[in-house]
Amino acid sequence: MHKPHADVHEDIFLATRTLFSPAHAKPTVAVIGVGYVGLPLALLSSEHGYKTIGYDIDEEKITSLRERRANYISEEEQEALRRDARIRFESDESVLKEADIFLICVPTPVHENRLPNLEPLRAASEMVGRRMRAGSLVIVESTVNPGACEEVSLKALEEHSGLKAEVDFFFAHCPERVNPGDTTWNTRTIPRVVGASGSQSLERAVAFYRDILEGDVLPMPSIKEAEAVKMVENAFRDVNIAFVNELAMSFGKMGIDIVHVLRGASTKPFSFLPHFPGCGVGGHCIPVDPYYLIRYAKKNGFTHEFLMTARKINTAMPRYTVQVLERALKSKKRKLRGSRVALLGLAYKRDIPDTRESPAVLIRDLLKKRGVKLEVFDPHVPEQSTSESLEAALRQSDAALIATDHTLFRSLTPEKFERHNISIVVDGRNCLRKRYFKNSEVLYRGIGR
Ligand code: SAJ
Repeated sequence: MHKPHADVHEDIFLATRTLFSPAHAKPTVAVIGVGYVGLPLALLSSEHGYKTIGYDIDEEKITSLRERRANYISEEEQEALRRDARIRFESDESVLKEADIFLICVPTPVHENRLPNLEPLRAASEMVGRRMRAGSLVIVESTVNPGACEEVSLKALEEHSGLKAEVDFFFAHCPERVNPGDTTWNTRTIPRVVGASGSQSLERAVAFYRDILEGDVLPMPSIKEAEAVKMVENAFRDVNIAFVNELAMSFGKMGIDIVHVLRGASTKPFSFLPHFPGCGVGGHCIPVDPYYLIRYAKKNGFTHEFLMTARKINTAMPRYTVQVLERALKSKKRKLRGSRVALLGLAYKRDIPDTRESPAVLIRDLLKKRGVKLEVFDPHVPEQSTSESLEAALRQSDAALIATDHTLFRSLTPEKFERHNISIVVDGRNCLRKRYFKNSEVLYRGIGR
């Protein structure tokens, strides 16, 4: 029978003092998958006195980490990596037999058909199962749909170890909440939730996180509910973005500027959380996680009409943005086909190099299909840019489409565009000041403005 919440809390505070008190030699921690989620965790674990192994199947990544190089974590975390001489980086799974605590931080991407791909999680769990000893604590951080931890990871751990959860080893789930590029919230400070296969596992997992993190750690009554927390957080964001995207398309027909309206609505000090319309929703979280929930609910007999509608609206935004450009060209008696367009931005989010599920990439492919002569420039994605500078991209073009609101693009002015004979600007992230274009030769179009 589950203890009431408060008592579970109490037990855990006691456990924190006993399990990892200075008197006990701290356990050895193995982080499986040292990407932007696992590496900061491994650094914190090592910083708090745990012998720490960072494991990854990517040998190149391990080589760079042994040289203390990683460009996908914050400056502060890169400094911690350079300072930490203790942490070990390995790609040989045999070293995992030394570990007492395993943090599984592998990717959970989606297949082309948008169904969750849990193979990396299964493979990592099978490997940990082969290597772990009795008494180990295994925690899954990867983002998964409710049920996946028990149906995929726990099943693989027990099958490949011959051990039983809550009897021979301990199992928990603590969904990752890393927010790339966020300078306020990081792995050390972000509050977390933890669900486990039983009270002993919960006690150990919460005690570990409370030992290495500064943020609050909330014990959850079950693993499924901890999995559901992450799904809800990201589906919440997706539906709110879809809401303002639909408003933008509606207001675009009414001559109402959505940015002004959202600024006005944001003066309400309660019960309003602004989101912003744009050319689409990218990244490996927001456009992906709702499909996990939709699929799992369907397997259990429920259809998420609302979540599916939000996904439909957001995935239509790249096409809508191309239509905004086409209408702007038409107003100047020009066609998409044969036009020379500077596509500014490929990353899914400001000032980061990540192009996963990026709407900008979809816009690029749509424009290419429509016969547009493209100059592509993203200062953070040089390898996929066709122009080596912003000037070069603008010089070769008649129109510009901003698909990512990188800081470099946010300072663009009508004069800059005029100097390069750019007569149309489509601002896919509403990141420029529309009023500056009022008395200029440049036709400005935003999303919903
Ligand atoms: N976007 C909009 N309008 C908005 C907000 C975002 O169109 O109002 C677009 C962005 O341009 C981007 C996509 O949505 O293409 C995702 O943006 P994001 O800010 O949600 O960034 P992510 O994908 O890095 O989301 C992460 C998530 N963190 C985790 O999953 C641990 C998410 O839960 C956070 O809410 C989000 O950061 C955040 O708040 O910044």
